[in-house]
Amino acid sequence: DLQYPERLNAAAELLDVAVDRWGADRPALRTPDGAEWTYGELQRRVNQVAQVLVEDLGLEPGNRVLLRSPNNPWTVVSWLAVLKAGGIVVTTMAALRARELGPIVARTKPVIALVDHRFIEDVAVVRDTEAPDLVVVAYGGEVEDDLTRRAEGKSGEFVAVDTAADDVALFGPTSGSTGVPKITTHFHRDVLSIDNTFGRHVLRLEPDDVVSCTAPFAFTFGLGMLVVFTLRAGASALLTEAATPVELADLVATQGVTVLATAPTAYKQIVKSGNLDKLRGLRAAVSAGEHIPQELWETVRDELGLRIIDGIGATEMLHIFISAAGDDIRPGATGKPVPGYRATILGDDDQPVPAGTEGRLAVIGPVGCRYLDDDRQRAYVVDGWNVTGDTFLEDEDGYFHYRARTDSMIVSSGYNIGAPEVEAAIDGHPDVVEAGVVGEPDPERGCIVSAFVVLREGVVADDAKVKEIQDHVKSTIAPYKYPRRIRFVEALPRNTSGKLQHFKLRELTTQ
Ligand code: 3SK
Repeated sequence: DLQYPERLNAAAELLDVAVDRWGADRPALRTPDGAEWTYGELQRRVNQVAQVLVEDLGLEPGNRVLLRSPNNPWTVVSWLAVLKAGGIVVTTMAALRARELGPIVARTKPVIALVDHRFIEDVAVVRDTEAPDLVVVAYGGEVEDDLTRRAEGKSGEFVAVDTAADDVALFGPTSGSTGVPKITTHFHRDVLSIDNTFGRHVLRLEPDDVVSCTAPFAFTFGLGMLVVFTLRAGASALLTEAATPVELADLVATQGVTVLATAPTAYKQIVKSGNLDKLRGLRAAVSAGEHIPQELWETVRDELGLRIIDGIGATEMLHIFISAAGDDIRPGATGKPVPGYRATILGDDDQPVPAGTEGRLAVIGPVGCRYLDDDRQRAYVVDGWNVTGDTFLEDEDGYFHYRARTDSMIVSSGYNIGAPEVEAAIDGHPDVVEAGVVGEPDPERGCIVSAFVVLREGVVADDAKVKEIQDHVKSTIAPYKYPRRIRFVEALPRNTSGKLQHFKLRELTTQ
């Protein structure tokens, strides 16, 4: 499965092979408003955008192209077109603001940006400050230089650029615990590897499946579910830009969705709001981004007879590497290493520990971490093993049980949020002296961002100030990172060398 020819273009493998195998008339992409693109239409548009990139915008193989948009058909087209044209795609979350996009642009050096018109503003700011030569092409709305209009003028004939299996296909930015983004790099063969492992052995999509996933493409969970696994199976993806859990349940019920992939929080909210019955049409459900509580998993099984596929993945690993489906599932455990991967648990001495002992998870397989130019590579990859930053336990039967994140990253509703970044945003408020941020356990979101704030002398610490600081954070960095809880304190705990002691703040959240 995991041997690839030396020359390989992942977009051609995903799309052109699918058209040949399944036919041009099969539905590939759908949207809730009833739009439907067949595999043939998708291929034509991808070719047209690849032509725009190469013929109009001068894209050369190896050039980087920034994408910024919610999950809609043009995002899929752009993603595939960049790869097909031999470029490297840099997918960014639409929610990021200029302050967060700036370092990503500075590190990845894109020459072109394809941007949904609603999210152009921050890209324009970043172009002016970081990348004056960046060519920004928008799509949608009434923009003058529209990508879709340019594409319509093209023939739709485009032969995939002859890339090597080991050429970089994508850069996946991920926010480090320090707030300085790390840029993961993945090859063309990696894109296929995730299907030849998790896709083929665990998920097992069928051609008639309609797949929906709430994760944005910039989170590779979404990319795998909506593009890689779906196209390889000849199935179709229902693309939703933003749906609340209740709206999601409605879409599953009304749009014929057969496979749903989302974070545990969404399943939790669907259950709590009394909408679980709407998921009755599902053939399979996937949960990733954070650990799914056993009680919730059992509720879904008992009510619907549906055994949710839990999985742990990482942007560094591109997709899921421990998981289980069907009768292989052991309730409470995440699963076993996906075929193709091996996993072990390391103790404090970096040596494997016996079954039943907690320790740091280390994984090895066809896809691994390759940060772009970053010293943190040495901490993540040790002797070829990827040390993911999660604490796990392996039981006697080889099932892996999640315990916690090892580092200070806050995982809230499936989003990774670096505490220092939020601290810096709060510090920017004029009434704030300093702030410390930690994750606080929360029944809905797994964890919430919780802040301890020292105010300037004389400033009144009341609910209005809480709201003001929250709004300030939302307008400074991506709104999902804002502190849902703020406590005002006289001083922050620091050690003798002046370092903030996050563990003491964490203790305070449980008192
Ligand atoms: O967080 C995860 O578990 C995950 C799953 C799939 C792909 C990427 C990630 C980060």
